Amino acid sequence: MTVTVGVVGTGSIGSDHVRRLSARVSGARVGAVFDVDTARADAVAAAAGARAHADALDVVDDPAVEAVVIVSPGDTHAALALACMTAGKPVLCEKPLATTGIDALTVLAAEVASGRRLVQVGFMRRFDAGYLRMKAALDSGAIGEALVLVLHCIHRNPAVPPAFTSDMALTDSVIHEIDAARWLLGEEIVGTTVVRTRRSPFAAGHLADPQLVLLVTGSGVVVEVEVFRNCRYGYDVRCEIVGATGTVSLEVPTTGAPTTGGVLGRAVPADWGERFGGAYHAELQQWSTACGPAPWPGRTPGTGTPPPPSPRPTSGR
Ligand code: ISE
Repeated sequence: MTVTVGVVGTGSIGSDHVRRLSARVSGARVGAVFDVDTARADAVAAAAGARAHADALDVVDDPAVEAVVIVSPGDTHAALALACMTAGKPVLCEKPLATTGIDALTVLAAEVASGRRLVQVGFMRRFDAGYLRMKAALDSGAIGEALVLVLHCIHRNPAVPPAFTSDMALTDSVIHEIDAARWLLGEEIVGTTVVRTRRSPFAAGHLADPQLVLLVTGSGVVVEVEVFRNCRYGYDVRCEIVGATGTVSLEVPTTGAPTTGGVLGRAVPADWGERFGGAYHAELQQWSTACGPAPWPGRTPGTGTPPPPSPRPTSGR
């Protein structure tokens, strides 16, 4: 059984998703795409053997499309997710789900009203081998039974387009640390402070870059995030969980960089596609399989992903 997927947005992430769904994800194919850049959409569609529609909603409403991946700009996500739910089609929406709290709540309310779990947000770090190993170590009590104190996070990108804004550093970048912290710790964020540092000379216009973001969880864990979008040297994502009797960190990605001449070789990924390619593939595979006919207890076919595990009681982490 092959799920026919529609993809809205064929930019760098979207075209990568089309290639993954067309060539690597088993049980899925791309039937339709849309992008405002019609030439790019036509090229991506031709390579995938898909149709290029003139409008995003034509992808959603295409009768051949059974599930939709939204990879358009963030401020279009909420309306498109609502359209997918109206069409009764499962949707994998790249983060953010919405760029305002009220729009996000509107989507959540529509899903609750539909009675079907149709919407998944593209938090691919939950599928990353390094993050999964960190979570396993944490859950095993290896760093101190049930007592996390601090998370130290670094989220550096080499460069951003001139239109990138200070708010996007939070809604487009730090959103990954917000979700990862909730997932790793099994509890909600209850407070946030943003501190603007001395600006990078490469920060365009009024972009505040870097920024330090402090997140506080319900049990008092502080998650400290340095988000730096113009670091120039590469794509560098780090995370260290500090427990009562130990720590666990994301491993440095294994590379073939030589250590020579007194210099320890460590190649830095160029972008998130390189660093999280495996995670994106695992996420798309699980989502498209879940969109297929195989039901799971309590779910009817084609209703998105299996229910998440019930959140742990906030026992100090
Ligand atoms: C981008 O949209 C992503 O999702 C990347 O994972 C993140 O590192 C980057 O900052 C975002 O702009």
